Amino acid sequence: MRTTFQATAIATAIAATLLLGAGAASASVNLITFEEAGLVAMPNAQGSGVSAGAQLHDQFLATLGASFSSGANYVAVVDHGFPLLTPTPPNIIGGTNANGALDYSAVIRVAFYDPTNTGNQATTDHVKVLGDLFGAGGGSVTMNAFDRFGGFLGSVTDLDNKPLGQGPVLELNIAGIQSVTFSGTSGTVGFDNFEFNTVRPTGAAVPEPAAWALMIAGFGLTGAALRRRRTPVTA
Ligand SMILES: [Ca+2]
Ligand SMILES: [Ca+2]
Repeated sequence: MRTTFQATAIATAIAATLLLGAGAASASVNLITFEEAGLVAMPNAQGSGVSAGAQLHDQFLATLGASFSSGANYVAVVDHGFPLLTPTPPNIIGGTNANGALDYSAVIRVAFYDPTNTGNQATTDHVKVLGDLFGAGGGSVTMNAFDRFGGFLGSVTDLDNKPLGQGPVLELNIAGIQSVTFSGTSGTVGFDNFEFNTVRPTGAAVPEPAAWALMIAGFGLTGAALRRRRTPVTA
């Protein structure tokens, strides 16, 4: 009798756990090339004012859960000026300063949120971006990753000694990435081909009430069974 009781309780707990797991979205890769409809690239001159259409902030928030910012509350979508250049299609992104002008030395930040409830944070476990120093000379580009509390998770830096349109692809695969920052040592650094796995809301572990009830019931039964088992046997 007791054995059956314990087995039932454990099976219920396992079923509840599987139910929770089934609710999580499977990861798929999103790619933003900055060629998307609605984005308007601006000329590439450092210090230029960023026209409204070239301001990228939350255009991908409600669909992919990604929000872009820099010194102004947006980054600039920039035509790097060489339309036939491959592999990079012409549009890249550059930083902005507090006055809202294109500033390649400004750090770019991308933060992740729940696309269905954009007030809530989300995380990803894979981020990749092409860093391209497109001025003369070489330098390095860096991507840093942070968790939802702003804690540092990891960093990757690589040299760009390649010409305009080419550069190192920076990649981080770490669970719990809520934001990343990009920067470079050159005065003219652009970023392109931003890739990330589908975000998971940080509240995603909170299951539906019915699932909670099932899980709590399951663990409760398991606990009760274990407590009974630990009861000293008197002679
Ligand atoms: Ca592009
Ligand atoms: Ca380059």
